[in-house]
Amino acid sequence: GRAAAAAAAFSSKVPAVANPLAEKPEEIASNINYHAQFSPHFSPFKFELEQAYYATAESVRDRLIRQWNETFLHFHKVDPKQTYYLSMEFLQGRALSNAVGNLNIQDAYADALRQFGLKLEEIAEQEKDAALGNGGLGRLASCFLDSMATLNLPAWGYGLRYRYGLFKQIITREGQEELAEEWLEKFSPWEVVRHDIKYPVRFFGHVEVNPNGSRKWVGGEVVQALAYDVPIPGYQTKNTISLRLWEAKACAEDFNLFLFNDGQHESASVLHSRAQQICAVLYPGDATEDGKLLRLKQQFFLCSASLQDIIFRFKERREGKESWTWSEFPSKVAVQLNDTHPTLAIPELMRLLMDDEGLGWDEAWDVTTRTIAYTNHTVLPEALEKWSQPVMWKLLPRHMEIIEEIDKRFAAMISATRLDLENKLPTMRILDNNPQKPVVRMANLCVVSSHAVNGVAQLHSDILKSELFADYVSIWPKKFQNKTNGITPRRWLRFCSPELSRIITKWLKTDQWVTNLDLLTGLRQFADNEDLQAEWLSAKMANKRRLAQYILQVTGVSIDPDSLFDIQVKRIHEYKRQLLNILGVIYRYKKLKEMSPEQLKNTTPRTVMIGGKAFATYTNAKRIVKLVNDVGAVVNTDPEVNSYLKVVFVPNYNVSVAEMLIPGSELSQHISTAGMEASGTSNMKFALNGCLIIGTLDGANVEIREEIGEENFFLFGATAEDVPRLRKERENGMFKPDPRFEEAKKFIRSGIFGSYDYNPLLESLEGNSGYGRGDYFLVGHDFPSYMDAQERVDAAYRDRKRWLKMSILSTAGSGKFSSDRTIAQYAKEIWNIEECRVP
Ligand code: T68
Repeated sequence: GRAAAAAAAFSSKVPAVANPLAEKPEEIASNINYHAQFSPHFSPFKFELEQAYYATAESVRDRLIRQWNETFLHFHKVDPKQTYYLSMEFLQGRALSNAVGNLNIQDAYADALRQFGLKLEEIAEQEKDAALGNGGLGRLASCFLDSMATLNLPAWGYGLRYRYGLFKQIITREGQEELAEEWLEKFSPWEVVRHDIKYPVRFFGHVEVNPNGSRKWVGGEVVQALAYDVPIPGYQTKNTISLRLWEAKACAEDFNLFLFNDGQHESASVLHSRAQQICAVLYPGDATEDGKLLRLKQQFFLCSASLQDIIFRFKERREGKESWTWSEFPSKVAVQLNDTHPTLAIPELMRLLMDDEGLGWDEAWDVTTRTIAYTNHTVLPEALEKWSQPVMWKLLPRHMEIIEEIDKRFAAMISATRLDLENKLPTMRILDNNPQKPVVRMANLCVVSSHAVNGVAQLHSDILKSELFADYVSIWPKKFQNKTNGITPRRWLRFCSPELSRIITKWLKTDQWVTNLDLLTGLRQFADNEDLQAEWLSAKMANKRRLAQYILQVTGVSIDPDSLFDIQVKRIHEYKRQLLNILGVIYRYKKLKEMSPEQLKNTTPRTVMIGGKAFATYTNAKRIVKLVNDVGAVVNTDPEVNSYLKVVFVPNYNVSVAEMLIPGSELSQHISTAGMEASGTSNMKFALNGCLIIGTLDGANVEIREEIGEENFFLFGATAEDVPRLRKERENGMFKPDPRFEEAKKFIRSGIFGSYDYNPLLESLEGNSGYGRGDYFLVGHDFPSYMDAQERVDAAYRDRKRWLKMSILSTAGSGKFSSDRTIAQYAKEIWNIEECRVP
């Protein structure tokens, strides 16, 4: 009608848009040029790197939007069972290089940009990382989205659109400092705001009881959840799924014009600023207890908005159908909780079903439990969420009623059917009614209310069954599963190391390994082949040189690409034992100082790189960062030894930095106290890139070692089974420290690394018990076997052929750790969903 005519008239006045799906570089160039002019974000007539990035990203986005809409329509038409992955974190990293890679248009775009005298890699580097996550848990969610799209699964991610992502780390004389990371400062070309998708989310208020006995949550404050969608393209498929991120907005009528006109500007907009706080910052996770109420609000906001959206879609797809029932819901919807952070999805689904849709308790409970599944990512007691009951009653009164009822019914069920478990009941219950500190145990709520509970590596899942959730296992033996984590081979090999990828494709005579990673085993037969080894080495060297350039640029330290590149990058945490690493380095430094020039020549030169962010109030973690930097400052400027040892703290570790470090690594350290790292995922990325691992029998290390062969893994340290006994022995004063360990500590105390007070850190390793003492993480116990393993590393590296063979075998044995395998298992064993490919 008229609108269409107006649109046609308008479009005749603007220059013809180049075909957005153009394949030819000239057409793509004109497309980019179009965006530079007509999607302006800057003053006209500028086309520098930044402008070029935005125009290129928008041109790529045009293509994504086409596939994305098709995917959405297709899912709508087929109406398959769909999975919703609820996560407080998504660590997406950069999108441009990933998108052109997945769409297989990188060469065309590189050619197009060359016409402007620009390099695609340089343009891609302009992009800021989307760092809406802290570490492994958030990155896992992002790898999962990539696999869900690539496997053509009907799946969707839900998260929050934090204005400030994870902080930016800078290193000063004081150690780590945190700066706000405003990744949205300019704007993100990778999100589309959906002004039509909005849901009210309530906080506080009270419960009203109707005459018929039904209950309704009313009053309090209401904010709007507004949807921002991020397209997630699959690899070489049309399927492009969504990551839906919610933003909190006040309702328009919440702005008090009367107060404002009266000059009371602040009070006029108090609801607006309160709404804005909800999505202002990412909770700086990793097991701390901060900003309680706001964190709880964030969690509920995610759960409520997502479930309203899921229910809306379910009903929309049922529209016009003769008859349907709510019992069909679990055959159309699977909800996966990424850790306990979105646990409130359980009572929220119950509330929506009972109070809004009129279901009875039993029916609502049946639907809820068949819909929801829960993944656990930690056994650390301090990271198990427990919310204060009074706080919850205030913020979410109706949900607390529901949680109380779930708890009551669970207890009744145990009393009625399992007398043998009565004495376990107090710790199994959801509510801990300790009058001093009554709390809700979120993990217990998840276990009781989910149809599946999984750990993230075999060892971790075994520990869940034998310890954390042991009491529940006999009630629901089949509920507990393992889903060993995985990583996407696209970002973590194909795109971050094109050199190595090319060689792999050449030797396997196929590039199918990118979506069928098990094919890498085909490299095993060539592990001794001198030609492959030579090519392998040259790819590694190229990656090492690129990394050395980067290190020089960000730290000013020049490192030798011929030295062994030894890397440990992950959040700084005592259980991850960066302290063990640096103590080892300190011991190595001391020994080098004592060597004759002749002896020095026989050592293996090493460059040790350590990176990671410490939570802002985690003092010991920050002390570790400081120590690494101080050791580096001394060692790197010591002319006697600095051609044999360099120590670099890599600042601001994030996804993009990882993409630079991992391909250039030769040895990586995964050295947590056994039983404490649920899985680890960077261990998989390093192994996939032909990097050897020095590590403990912890998390996924166990399975990696199984896959690549024990002779290709530098193992050391106590086992998870030993740990409790070793801690006991220590408490009883039975621990005898190794002289090398004492020597390293003494060297620090000598003041050689400066005047900073390292005593609190060293004291944590000493004494037999007590808070912050008694070496809870067994650094002292594992130190000697760690040093022995390091000697084996040095010896192996001196034998180039042997090392290269081990490196090839690492890659060859990494097939299992594709997130495609992990997601296929979730799809089959938990979600019961199937492929839904866009034709
Ligand atoms: C990690 N957990 C595990 N948590 O530590 C790691 N915590 O072993 C595992 O490989 C990974 O999850 C994926 O399964 C985290 O990263 C957090 O970041 C976190 C965030 C908020 C609160 C507590």
